[in-house]
Formats: sequence, C-alpha cells, structure tokens
Amino acid sequence: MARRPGPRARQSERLQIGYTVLFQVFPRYGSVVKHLMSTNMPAQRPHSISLVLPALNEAENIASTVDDCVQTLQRVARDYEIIVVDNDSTDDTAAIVRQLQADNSHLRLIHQPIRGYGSAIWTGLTAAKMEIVGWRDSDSQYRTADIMPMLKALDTHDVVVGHRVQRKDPSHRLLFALLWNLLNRTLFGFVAHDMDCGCKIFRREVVDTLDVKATGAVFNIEFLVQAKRAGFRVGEVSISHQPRHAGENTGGSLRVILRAMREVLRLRWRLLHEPRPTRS
Ligand SMILES: Nc1nc2c(ncn2[C@@H]2O[C@H](COP(=O)(O)OP(=O)(O)O)[C@@H](O)[C@H]2O)c(=O)[nH]1
Ligand SMILES: [Mg+2]
Repeated sequence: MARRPGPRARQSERLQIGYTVLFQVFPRYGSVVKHLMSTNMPAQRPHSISLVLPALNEAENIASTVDDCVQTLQRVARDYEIIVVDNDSTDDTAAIVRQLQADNSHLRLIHQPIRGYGSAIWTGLTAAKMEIVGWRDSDSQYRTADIMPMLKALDTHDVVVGHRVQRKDPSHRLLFALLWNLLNRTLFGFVAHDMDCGCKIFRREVVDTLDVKATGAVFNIEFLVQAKRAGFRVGEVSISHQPRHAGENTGGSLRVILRAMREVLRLRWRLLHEPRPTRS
C-alpha cells in the first residue's frame, strides 16, 4: 500500500511546484529564487563533515569563525568536527580555541610545528575522520553557510572549489590574482577559476589518494592539479567574500608572492617526472 507523504515531503513538493510555476512565468526571478533556496535550505542528505581551519595569529577572528562553522555544520551535518591547525601563533589564537573546546566536543586543536599554509592544511586533512572533508580560512572573509550549495555540488563532483565572484581584496591583490591564475592556467591547463579560494570541500577518498607536498601558498594549486590528474571531477560554486576586518593578510606580501612563483615552477617540473596519483 502506498504511504502518504509526510508533512516535510508535502512542503518540499509545494515549494517545488511553486518554484516551477515562478520559473515558467518569470525565468529571471525564478533563477534568483532557486539560488536563494539552494543557499538557505539545509542539504537534503546530511553528511558527516570535517572542516579544517588553518590559523596563524587569528585571535581576533577565530572565535567568530568557529561559531560561524558550528551554526552551519549543526544544520547540515549528521556529525561534524572542526579542526583548527595553529603554527605557534604569537597571539592568543590557541588559548581561545582551548577555551571554546570546553563547550564544544566537536572542536579539535592541532599544533603544526612546520610553518606554512599548506602544511597546516595537509596536517588537518590527514587527521580528519569524516566522510566529507574541506577547509576554510579562519579569518572573517568567508561564510560557512556557502558550503551548503557546495555540498549539493558534491552529488556530481568529487572536489568542489568556491569561486569568489566579487572578491573583496585590495586592488593590487586582484591584479596579482589575475596574473597568477593566468600563469597557472598556462602551466597546468584549466582546473577552476579561483584555485586559491580558501574554501574547498571534497570526498575523503581525495585525501586518501593524494600526497600533496607543497607547504606554502602553492598548496591550493598542487591540491587541485593533483586531484585532476588522479581523475577526480572538480567543480566550482560561486560564493561570497568579505574584506578582512581584523588581523593581517599574509597572502599579499612580496615574500609570499616570490616564494609562490618559485614553488609553482618547481611543481611544474616535478609533475613532469612524477606518476599520476592512482585511486584505490
Ligand atoms: N596554520 C597556519 N595558518 C596560516 C598560515 N599562513 C596563513 N594562515 C591562515 O590561512 C588563512 C589565509 O591567510 P590570509 O592571510 O587571510 O591569506 P589571504 O586572504 O590570501 O591574504 C588565514 O586563516 C590564516 O590565519 C600558516 O603559516 N600557518
Ligand atoms: Mg584572508
């Protein structure tokens, strides 16, 4: 005997019909509503998620970032963990995380002795225990709620990268990003529009398959290039971006930029000789 749909299913059916009518009559407004629905509604199939937060001297941001993560992960995940990876911050970043741990057993703190954005993220990813893994920067530039449409995109992709369509960084950073993306596209072919975006999620199989060696900012590039070489499907979703309100940007310093240029050329050379990662 056919079972009557529950109230949740009926509500979702009504929304779907309403949306279809709206889309037929006003295609433009329909697509805006579709976008809002996909970003505001919790994912249909909750997953278990590990989110890594690399943090270097983020005392002013870390509590609000962790709170932002908790708000979203509680809604979309069956189980979750937030892993803050700190590199001997000279401010109170680690002490604040320890205080927050008293109220949240899902929050972990890892000390990574080797400095570097990439090594911090890789340490967090390899310590992660859940089915879906990802990272977001722990400054205030991202909204964790943006991972909702990214989770949906994981239905058809293995790796989902955020795309900061309206990136809110100083103009010299935007110019550098343009040249940087051009260089990477020339060296590795197209992988995603915004390879450096500090918000990415993927299936755990990706971490188990790859061995990403870049320890600094080029980690973003190597991670995606290696994922593509291994045959993983890389997709992207538009996300929001805010100016940094507190703490210091590290990505725009001349030292970081020069190191990134050197590292990315080395990466190109290394990949000529390195076999493709194989999926188990
Ligand atoms: N653990 C760790 N985190 C880092 C390091 N460098 C940067 N971060 C973090 O990585 C994120 C991105 O850094 P940010 O300076 O905002 O980069 P930008 O937005 O590209 O200028 C922030 O959450 C930083 O705290 C590092 O060496 N170690
Ligand atoms: Mg930042």
